[in-house]
Amino acid sequence: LVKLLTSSFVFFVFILLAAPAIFYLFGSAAGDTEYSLTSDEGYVPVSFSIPYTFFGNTYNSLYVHFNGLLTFNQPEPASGPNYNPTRGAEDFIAALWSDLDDYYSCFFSYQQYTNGSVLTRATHDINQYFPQMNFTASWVFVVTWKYGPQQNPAILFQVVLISGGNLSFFLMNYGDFAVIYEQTEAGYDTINSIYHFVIPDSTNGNYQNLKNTTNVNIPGRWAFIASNASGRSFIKFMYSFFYLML
Ligand SMILES: [Ca+2]
Repeated sequence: LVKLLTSSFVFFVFILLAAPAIFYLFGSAAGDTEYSLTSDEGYVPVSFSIPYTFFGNTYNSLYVHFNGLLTFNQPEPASGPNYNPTRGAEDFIAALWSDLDDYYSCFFSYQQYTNGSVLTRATHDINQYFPQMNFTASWVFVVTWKYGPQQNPAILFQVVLISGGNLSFFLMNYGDFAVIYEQTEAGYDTINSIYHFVIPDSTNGNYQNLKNTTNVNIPGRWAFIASNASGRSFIKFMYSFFYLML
C-alpha cells in the first residue's frame, strides 16, 4: 500500500509539474537561453540564425518582451495592449500582451533549431494544420514565457515560429493562467496590411479559458500562416465567397 501511495504521489507531482503536451520542450530541459526580468517593460533583442518572413517583411531578429509580446521591427514601450483600432504600425505577435511584469516574476527562454526532432515535430504539426502544402520545416524558434513566484508557473504560454522554403508559420500554446490584473490581448498585427487577428477570449476577461480554445482542434493551441502568398489566396477565396453570395 505504501508503495502504491508513493508511486501515486510521484505520478501526481509529475502531472502538476509537467507542461501540457502541446508545449514544445522548453527551459533548461531544452538547453534554452533563459532570461529573467531586469527592468519595467523590459525586453531582449534576439538574432535569428535564419531570417523569418512575417507577412511579407523579412526579419533577422525580434524583440522578446517580458509582458508577453514579440515585436519584429522595433521594441514596444507600451506596457499593455492597444487593440482597438488596429495599430498598423508594428509587426507583432501578442502571445499574451499584458502588464504582467508589475505583478509577477517574469522569465522567458528561447531556442532556435535547424535540425533534429523539433523540426520533425514542427513539420508534422504544420502539415496537419495546413495540408496540401507539402511543407518541410528548416528553422524553428521556440520562446516560452513563465511567470512566478510559484515553482509551477502561475502563467505559462509559448510561441513557436516555423519556416521552410518560402513558407512561414507560427503556433501559440496556452497553459494555466493565474489572475491577471490588467487588460490582455493575444493575436497578431502587421504594418500597413490587412493581416491581423485577435483571439476572442484574450480580450473579454476569459483569458483563463485560452487553454481550452483553438483554431486547429487541439485545446490550447492556435496556428497561423505568416506567408503573404497564402494570404493573397485567402483574400481571393473570400472574394469568391462573397461573389457567390451575391
Ligand atoms: Ca510594467
